[in-house]
Amino acid sequence: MVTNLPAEAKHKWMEVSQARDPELRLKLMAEFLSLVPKHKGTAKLCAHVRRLMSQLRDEIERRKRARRGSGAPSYYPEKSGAAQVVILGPTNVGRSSLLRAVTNAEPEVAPYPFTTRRPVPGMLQYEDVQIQLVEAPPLVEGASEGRGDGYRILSLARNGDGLILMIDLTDDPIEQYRMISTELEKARILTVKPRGEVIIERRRYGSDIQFIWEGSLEGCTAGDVVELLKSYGIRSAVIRVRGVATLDDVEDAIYGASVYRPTLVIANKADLGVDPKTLRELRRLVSPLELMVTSTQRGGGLSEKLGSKLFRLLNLIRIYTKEPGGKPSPRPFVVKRGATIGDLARMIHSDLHRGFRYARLWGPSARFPGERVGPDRVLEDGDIVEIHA
Ligand SMILES: Nc1nc2c(ncn2[C@@H]2O[C@H](COP(=O)(O)OP(=O)(O)OP(=O)(O)O)[C@@H](O)[C@H]2O)c(=O)[nH]1
Ligand SMILES: [Mg+2]
Repeated sequence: MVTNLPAEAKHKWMEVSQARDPELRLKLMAEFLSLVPKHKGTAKLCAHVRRLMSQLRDEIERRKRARRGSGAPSYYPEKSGAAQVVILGPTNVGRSSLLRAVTNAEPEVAPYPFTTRRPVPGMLQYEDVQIQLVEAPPLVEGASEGRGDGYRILSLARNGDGLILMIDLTDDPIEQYRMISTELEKARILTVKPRGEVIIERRRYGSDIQFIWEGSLEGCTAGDVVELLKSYGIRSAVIRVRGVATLDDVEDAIYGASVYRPTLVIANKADLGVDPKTLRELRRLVSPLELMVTSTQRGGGLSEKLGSKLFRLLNLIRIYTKEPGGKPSPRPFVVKRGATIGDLARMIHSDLHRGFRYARLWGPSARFPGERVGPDRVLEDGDIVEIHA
């Protein structure tokens, strides 16, 4: 359902989206909130804006500290490795124990709740790929409304490339899972790929709305979309429509509200016994997400197993580059499935992309070893590429 905001509120949002300075944005967002009528239809939007405001306050605080020169680290760990995966869950489920078991990090593990207070990063080595895991502080009911530092924790989840939702098999796992998924839903973090997606690229000049159709609209026409955008003061933009999208998806895109994050569910403490009925119910509830049953107390190749699941979930592939006459580099470039030779060249260096002539290709996607290919060739996991520029 589209929120149907008063015109002043919509115009205020346009001011927000044009402001660059964080303090000004914060002020405008507060004004926007005061213009939004409070009812069920606008609750999620208000929560989203409050979360954005909390993130801005963090950012302002961080800038102040940087200016003063006190080097207190940011709340959000800097991304490194091929992807950042955030471990989210209620307290005491074993997030720190998992991080200790599969990465180099050594967060405190304790039998009492609320041990972890700030995000803790660690690096998981899977074959020749590094995946960064970040333990989030515990998630509580009401996090999406700011309880228990919830705004920051959910921002952390939003900023990651993927999620692990962790629950404790010995402590009402069904209820725990329901709580996490409710909070994520309220925070508009999707764990299942949405049916449709709308991407709005605003332009400074011109006065038309241009569509790029990679899918179709449902329940509305292109004219309705143009009307809605106009009511927000958006007159010049490129609108990319993917899958089957609704007018709701368009309004979501205006606020940058919904994000999709690939997600794995981990049910921990299996060593204490698993009730088959609960497990069956849990699998049904979690579906179509994958459920991994673990114990951090029993070693048994946990990092290998988790690494391979995450690698697949995140849709990553490894590409090895080589110089003419040389050996392939031992460390791969890790890219998203679907990437082309041209994307790889751009990742390595913009000059390499500009001066690209051709590439030679070995490995799974080569028709024969050393095949000569152009920039549009789509790569596969394990390919070896030699770029000639
Ligand atoms: N039996 C068993 N106990 C576990 C397992 N994983 C963790 N624990 C125990 O559960 C308790 C909590 O573990 P932590 O790793 O600190 O849990 P956490 O989710 O990080 O907890 P907070 O940071 O406090 O929210 C500790 O006493 C751990 O020893 C497991 O797989 N099996
Ligand atoms: Mg912990």
